[in-house]
Amino acid sequence: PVVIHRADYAPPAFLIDSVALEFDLVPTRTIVRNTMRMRRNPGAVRAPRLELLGEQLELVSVAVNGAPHAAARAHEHGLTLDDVPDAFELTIESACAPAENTTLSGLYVSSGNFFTQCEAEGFRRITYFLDRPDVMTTYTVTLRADKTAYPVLLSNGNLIEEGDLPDGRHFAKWEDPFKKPSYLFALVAGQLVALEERIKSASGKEKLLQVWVEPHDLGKTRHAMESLIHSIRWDEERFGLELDLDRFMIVAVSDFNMGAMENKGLNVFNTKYVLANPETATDTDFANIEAVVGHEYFHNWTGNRVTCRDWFQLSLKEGLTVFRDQEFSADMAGGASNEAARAVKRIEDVRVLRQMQFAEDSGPMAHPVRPESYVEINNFYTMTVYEKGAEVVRMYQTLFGRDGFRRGMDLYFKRHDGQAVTCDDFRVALADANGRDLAQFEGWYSQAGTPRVSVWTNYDATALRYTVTLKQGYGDVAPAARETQTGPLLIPFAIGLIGRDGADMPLRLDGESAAAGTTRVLEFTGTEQTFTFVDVREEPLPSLLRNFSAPVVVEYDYTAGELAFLLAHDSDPFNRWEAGQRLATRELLALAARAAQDAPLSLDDSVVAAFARVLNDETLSPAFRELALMLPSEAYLAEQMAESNPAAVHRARQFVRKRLAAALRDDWLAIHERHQTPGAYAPTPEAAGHRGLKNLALAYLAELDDPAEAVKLASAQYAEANNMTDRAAALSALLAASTAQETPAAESALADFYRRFEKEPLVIDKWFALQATQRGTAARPVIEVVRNLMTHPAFNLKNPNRARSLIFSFCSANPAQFHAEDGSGYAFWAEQVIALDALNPQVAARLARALELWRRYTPVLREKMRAALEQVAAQAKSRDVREIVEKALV
Ligand code: B3K
Ligand code: ZN
Repeated sequence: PVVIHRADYAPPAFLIDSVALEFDLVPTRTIVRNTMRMRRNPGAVRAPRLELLGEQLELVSVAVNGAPHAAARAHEHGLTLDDVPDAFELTIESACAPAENTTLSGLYVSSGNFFTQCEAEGFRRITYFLDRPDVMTTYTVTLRADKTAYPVLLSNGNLIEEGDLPDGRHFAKWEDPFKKPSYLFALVAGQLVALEERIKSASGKEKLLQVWVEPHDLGKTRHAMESLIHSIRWDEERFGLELDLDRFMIVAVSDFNMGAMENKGLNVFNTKYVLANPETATDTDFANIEAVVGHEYFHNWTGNRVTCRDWFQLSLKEGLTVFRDQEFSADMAGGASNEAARAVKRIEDVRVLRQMQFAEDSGPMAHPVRPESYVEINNFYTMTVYEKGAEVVRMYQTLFGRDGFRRGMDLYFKRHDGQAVTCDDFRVALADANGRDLAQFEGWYSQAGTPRVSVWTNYDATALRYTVTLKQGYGDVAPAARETQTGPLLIPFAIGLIGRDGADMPLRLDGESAAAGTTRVLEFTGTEQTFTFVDVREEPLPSLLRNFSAPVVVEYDYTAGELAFLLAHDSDPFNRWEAGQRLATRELLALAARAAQDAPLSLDDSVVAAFARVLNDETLSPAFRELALMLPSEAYLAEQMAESNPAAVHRARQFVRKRLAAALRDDWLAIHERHQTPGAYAPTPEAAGHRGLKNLALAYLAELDDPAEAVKLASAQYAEANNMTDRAAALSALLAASTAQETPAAESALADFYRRFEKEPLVIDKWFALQATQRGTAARPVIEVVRNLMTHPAFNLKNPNRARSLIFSFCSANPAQFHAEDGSGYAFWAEQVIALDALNPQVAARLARALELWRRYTPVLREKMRAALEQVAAQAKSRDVREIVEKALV
C-alpha cells in the first residue's frame, strides 16, 4: 500500500486564485465545467508539470487560456498537464455519475436529491483539482438543473443570481466571499423546504438561518434551529466569534457516512442529527442534535476560517471543535457555575473516551493525536483525533484557566485567520499568549498510547506532611506506538485531600506561605515527581485527577472502604462518580474471573449498600444518580481483563445487575413512581435526568427473576408514553424481561412499534438496533434474529444509518452475543464487511474495526477472529478496509 508520511509535506507547486464551477446536474451524467485562475507558488520548488487530482471522472476537454491543451493526460489518479505557463486560466470539463455513486463521497443522489461530501478527499470525485487543504481559493458556483425535479439549488456563501432557462430548467449562482479549501465545498439540489429565522448577530448585522429538509420533515426542525441560534450566541459570548456570512444553511440528508459536515455556510447533516419531535426522538437524540449543530457551527471559525495545512493536522480543527461543543453543551445544561450539571456532561464524555479511545490506543490502530502516517485518511477520523484531541485542548484550559485559554484563542485567530496551519501553531499561540514555554506539551500530539500515572502517598503524622509521588509511563502497546513514546509528558494533575469528616482540606504545598484552595492542579513533568503538602492535620484520603484533568489511567490502591467513602463524600462530582466506577469495576472483574472458571458468584452487601446510598441521596441530581448506578459497559470490562472473555463479563455483570435489582427492588419501584414527568414533554437536562433515572429503574426491575411487575409497568409505560424516550425504554425493558420468561408483551410491543413508526426511518433504525442489542436466549441467539432482520423489506445495506442500526449494533454493542463461541458472529461480520466494501468503503472500514482487538481475547475466540480477518484481507478491495485488516493482522 502507498503510505503517506507527515514528514513528506511539501507546499503546493501551484496556487489557485479563484475558481468558477458550473454544474449541469443530471443523475446519470452530470457535467462540471471548472475554470481556475492558476499560478506557480513562489514559495515552492519549480515543478516540471501540473498534477491535478481526480477520481472516477470522465475527462471531456481541457483548455489553457481559452485554447485546447494537447499536453494533458488523464489517468487513474488525476490529470497531468505538461508545458503550462507561470500564470494562466485553466478550463476543464468533466463528467461524473452521481446516481451510481454508492460511496457517498463526492457528488451523489439520495432520495432523488443531489448532495456532496468532500472531506477529506471527495472533491476530486467532482472535478480535477489541487484537492488538498492548504490550497485555499474563492468559489463562484453556478448550478443548472430541471426546475420541477430540483426546485432548490444551494451552494456555499451568498446567492447572487437566479433565473429560468429553456427546456424547463433553471439556474442559481452562488458566491462565497471567503477563501476555502476544496473539502469545504458543497452543493445541494432537489425538492426541499426550509424552516427560516432571521436574527441579528452581535454587531447588529442581519442573518438568515435556514434548516432544509424533505417536505414531510418540516415539523421536526425546530430543535435544530434553536440549537443553531444557541450556538451562534454562545460563540459570540464565550469566544467573541461572530457569524461571518449573511446566510447560514443546514441541510438534512438520510444517506450520509457520518454525523454532519461543516461546509462553509452550507452544513450538510445526517437526518439523525437534525430531525426531532417528542414522538420520534429520545432525550439523547435531542442532546446529540444540539451538540452536533454546535460542533459544525463552531467549525466555521475552528476549521474553516483557520484550517489545516495537511490532514495530519486534523485534530487542530477536530479536537478543538469537540472541546468547544463539549463546553457549549455543559454551558447549556448548567451554565458556567453549575458544577453538578457540568459534571454530568463531563462524566458522559469521559465514559466515551475511556471506552472507545483507550481501546483504540491499545490496539493496532493506535496513533498519536497528530498521526505520523496513513494509508487512507478517512480511517483517521478517530476517537484519538477527536476525543483525545479534545482532552489535549482541555488541558490548556486546565493549565491557564478560562481567561488564559481565551487569550490564547484570541492570539491564534489574530495570527492565523485565513490560513492553513498546524497543531504546533495552535500550541505556540496558547503558550505565547500566556507567557509560557510549552515545548514539552508537544508530546501530547506526538505520542501514541494511554499514559498511566501510578501514585504513592505517605503521611508523616509528626511533621504533618503528606507526600504524593507520581510516576508516569505507558502500559503494553504495539511496537509502532511504543516508538512514539519519547519522554515524560506535561500532565496537569488535579488533586484534593479529604479529611475524616469527608470535607476537603485547605491545601498548602511545601514552600508556600499559606494554604489556598482545596483543589490544586499539579504540573507533573518528570518521569517521577514528589509533591509535598504541609500542615496536614490528619491522614487524608487523596482525590486524584479531579474532573479527569488529563487523559490518563490513574493507578492507586484504594481499599473498597475508601472508595465507598469517596463515593459518599468527594466534593468533586466527577471523582465521586469515579469512585463508584472503580468499586464496581473491581468487583465485576473479580466476578468475571470466577465466572470464567465456572465458580459460584457472590457480591458483598457493603457494595450493594454503597450504591443504595447514592441512589437514595436526594441531594444528588437524578442525572448524576443514573450515571452512578450505571455499571461499566461489558466492552470496557472485557478490555480490562488479561484475556478478554465477553461471556464471563456478561455473566458477571448480569449477576450484579440482578443482585442490585433484587436487593433494591423497593427503591427501584419507588423511583420509577417518583420520577415521572407529567405534562408536556420538554427535552431539558432536568426532565431528561428524571426520565433517565426512572428508566434505569425500569431496566433494573426487568432483571428480576420474576419479571411480572416490570412487564406490567413497562407495558403501561409503552402504551401511555407521550415521548420516544419513555416508549423506547419501555420496549427495551420488555425485551430484557422476555429473556427471563417468554412474554407475548415484548413481541406485541415490537410489532406495534413498527406499525406506528413505519414512515419514520430514524425510528425504524431504533427498532432494528433494539433487536440487535437484545440479550438473546440459548434457544434463540441474537445472530438468528439479526440474519432474519437482514431480509426484512425495511433493511437496506446501502443506507449507512440502517446498516449501523442492525449490523454495527450487533457487532459492536452486543459483545456477549457477537463473540459467541461458535464464531457465528465473526462469520457474519466478515460477510458484511465484504458486502459493504463493494458499496461504501468508508462504512465498511468502520465495521472492519470491530475485530481489531482480536489478539486480546481468549485463545478460542482469538483463532476464530483471526480466520475471519484473513478472509476479509483476502477479499477486500478498498484501500480503506485493507488498511484496517492488514494492520490488525501484522
Ligand atoms: N469534518 C467532518 C468529518 C468528515 C469525515 C470524513 N470522512 C465532520 C465533523 O467532524 O464535524
Ligand atoms: Zn468536526
